[in-house]
Amino acid sequence: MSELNKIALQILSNGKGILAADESTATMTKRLDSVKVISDENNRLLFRQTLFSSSSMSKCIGGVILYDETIRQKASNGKTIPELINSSGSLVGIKVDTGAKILAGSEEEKITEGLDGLRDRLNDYYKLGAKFTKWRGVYLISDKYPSKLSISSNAHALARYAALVQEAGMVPIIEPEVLMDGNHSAKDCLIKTSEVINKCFEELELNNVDLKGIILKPNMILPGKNSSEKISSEEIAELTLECLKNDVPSSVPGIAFLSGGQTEIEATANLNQINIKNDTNFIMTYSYGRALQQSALKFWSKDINNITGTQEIFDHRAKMCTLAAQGKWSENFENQK
Ligand code: 5MM
Repeated sequence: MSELNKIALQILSNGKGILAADESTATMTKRLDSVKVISDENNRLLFRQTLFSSSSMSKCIGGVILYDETIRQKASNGKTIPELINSSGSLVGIKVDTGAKILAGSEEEKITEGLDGLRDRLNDYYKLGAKFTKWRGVYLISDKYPSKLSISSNAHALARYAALVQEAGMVPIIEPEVLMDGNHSAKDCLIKTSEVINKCFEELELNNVDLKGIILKPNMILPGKNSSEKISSEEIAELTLECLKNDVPSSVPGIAFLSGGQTEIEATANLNQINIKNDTNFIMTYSYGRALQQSALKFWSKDINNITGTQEIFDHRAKMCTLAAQGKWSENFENQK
């Protein structure tokens, strides 16, 4: 087994998942503004170190994706943040893209940037303790989107990123996110997501990326946020599995879904159904940002010194997601805190 494959399996096995805590300062500021907490370096650190020292870290969280600011910070017990994360047996990941910017040649779509100077930045992150990385491509969805230009430019960038990351000895998370915004049907989401994922693997193979040493972080197949279509978790699971079975090469060890704006319960219930119906060899788990942190953030904002209370809320969510990653979750568990 290759070293990269071992790292990927260590992060994803036994129902463990990933905590996506890699909000850029702009996004974290939006999150903190929404609960009326000042977004300064100390408060961002305080919230994050509260989560990283929770008891669920060792049982549920195989890896944490950090933002550049956080990987360089020290927790109040004197440990560096990578040391704190490693002390629970969890691995450190780092977001290495520099954000999605307007794609020249398209009216509204975006291209993710960050390839210039990436080789040197990766070597720095490796020295800081990172074992895996993340790059997110974002795709609008409508009758005309994503355009062929957006599909091929983002796939090209994701593949060049992945090749550089493996060269630096880390596992790349490939995150092509077809957004939930819009009134499209789940069927449209399936068609467009398939096109996006297919192109990503075409480019990954062209760039000689070892598929056993990557993690795919896709969206689930859902109707758009403004669509009137209502479908069950069972149907979401079937469509999502259909997409991944057709479009992801079987050498990929695992898939860690993003939550994309689903509520905590939706993201948990849908992942649970995916695992109940999973007839593939892929590990299917979570790499959630909002669906792991929302309730904890809301609670913490009422009293930012209530560490234990905040950790209880986070531990519960992480435990529910880990049950879902094994197809063992039930709504009844939500009230047994
Ligand atoms: C945690 O949010 C991540 C970073 O967002 P920005 O670069 O815009 O600040 C984001 O990439 C996240 O990792 C994924 O979208 C998954 O998060 P959700 O909330 O969709 O599970």
